[in-house]
Amino acid sequence: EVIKLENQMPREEGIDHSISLLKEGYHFILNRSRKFQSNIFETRILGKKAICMIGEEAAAVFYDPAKFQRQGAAPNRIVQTLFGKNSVQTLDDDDHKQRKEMIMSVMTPEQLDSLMEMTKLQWEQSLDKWSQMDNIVFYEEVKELLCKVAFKWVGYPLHENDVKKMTKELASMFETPAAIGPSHWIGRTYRNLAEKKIQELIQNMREHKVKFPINTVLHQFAFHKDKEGNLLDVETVTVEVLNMLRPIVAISIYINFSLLALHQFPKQKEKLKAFKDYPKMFVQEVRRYYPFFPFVAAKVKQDFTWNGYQFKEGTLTLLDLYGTNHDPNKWEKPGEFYPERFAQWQGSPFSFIPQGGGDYYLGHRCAGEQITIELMKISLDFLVNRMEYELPEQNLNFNLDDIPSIPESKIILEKIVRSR
Ligand code: HEM
Ligand code: MYR
Repeated sequence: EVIKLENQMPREEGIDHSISLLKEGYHFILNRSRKFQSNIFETRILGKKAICMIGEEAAAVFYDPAKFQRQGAAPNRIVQTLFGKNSVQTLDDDDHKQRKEMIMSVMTPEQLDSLMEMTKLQWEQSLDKWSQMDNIVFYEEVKELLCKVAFKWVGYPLHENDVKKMTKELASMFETPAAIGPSHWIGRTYRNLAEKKIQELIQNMREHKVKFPINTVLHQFAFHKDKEGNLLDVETVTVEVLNMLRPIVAISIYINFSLLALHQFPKQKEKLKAFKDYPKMFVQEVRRYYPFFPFVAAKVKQDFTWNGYQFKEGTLTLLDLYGTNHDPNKWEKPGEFYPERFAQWQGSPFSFIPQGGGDYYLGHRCAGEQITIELMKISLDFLVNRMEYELPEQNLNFNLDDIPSIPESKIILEKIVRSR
């Protein structure tokens, strides 16, 4: 009988590697995993021991709520920009379940349909505008397009004069969490500005100062009652409303990458036009292939052993989403853009995790994954079937050191016309 002794995880020496994490971005975990030839290793982040993991099996463990918790896990710079205080991302157990139910309750087929209709309409209007212009910066334009859609969907259509400012504030929340220096601090300021505006709005709704439409996200969240029959505090409602507005604008990153994929891989366009099921597979491959959300963070809830490795209560643990989507143990030729691979994909909740893994209700998997896929498909249809455009000479490189990574030129388009 062999008694399995506990293994020592490969360990990176040094006092702290937080700055390397910010600097190496999507490469940080992958580089070390290759060096140690291990899908799990130990390093030091924020002055403490931290575990980094990659892959389907690691994800299944990471998403076990008996083993990991979110409370106290997210670094302050993330809470101050991306998440907001007391957001659903930071909750566990029953608190999380309650909050997530409120959030998922707005994802009805009717509300999703209405969001899709709003998106198509806004694409039509933006396309009209772009056809009058010499050139556009596609990333900037799509952020504004989605910002208008997002506000309309949550139940507060933006005045034209406020679109640019709100777009800036929402985008900075996902553009600056991992930035070093002043741009990160601008991100914090923009979250505060946006929170102030939404708080005022919620307050007015609750005091019935202005009439607001019911059956909208704003109304549903503002008047949501917990088990004891109490309303959420205004700050919390605001943070969750921003959890709908901000990520809808963030889909711009993927729409930008969709256009880049059409440009980098010119044969894709014919396949998209020819095969009915291809757009869905293409959108999945864009979410797998290109980098966006780098990794998720949790803390070990209580001591446990996995694969002979010891996990000590309280240890910060990062699950590499980008790395898992590129894991050569799971994905054949992960570095190739090949949408057809999704015809074979079995739908495991832990192998393909650009927006987190596991279950929507029981865990932290992204509440807006379906929205993301649908708005990407609508946008792809415009790019492939409804418009023509040219890309002038420009630098389209994107750097895996940057979180988020965006093509250098943000994609300049010219000669935009409607297809006929
Ligand atoms: C959570 C990615 C779009 C709402 C997450 C998580 C990731 C993610 C990685 C965390 C999973 C975890 O903690 O384990 C993305 C990406 C998007 C996107 C890459 C593309 C733009 C959206 C959209 C919405 C949304 C459109 C809503 C309209 C949320 C919410 C959570 C979340 C509310 C927190 C869920 C929870 O903690 O239970 N997302 N997301 N996301 N996402 Fe998204
Ligand atoms: C969203 O707005 O929620 C959707 C996408 C956001 C991507 C943000 C990229 C920066 C994340 C920094 C690392 C997070 C570690 C917990």
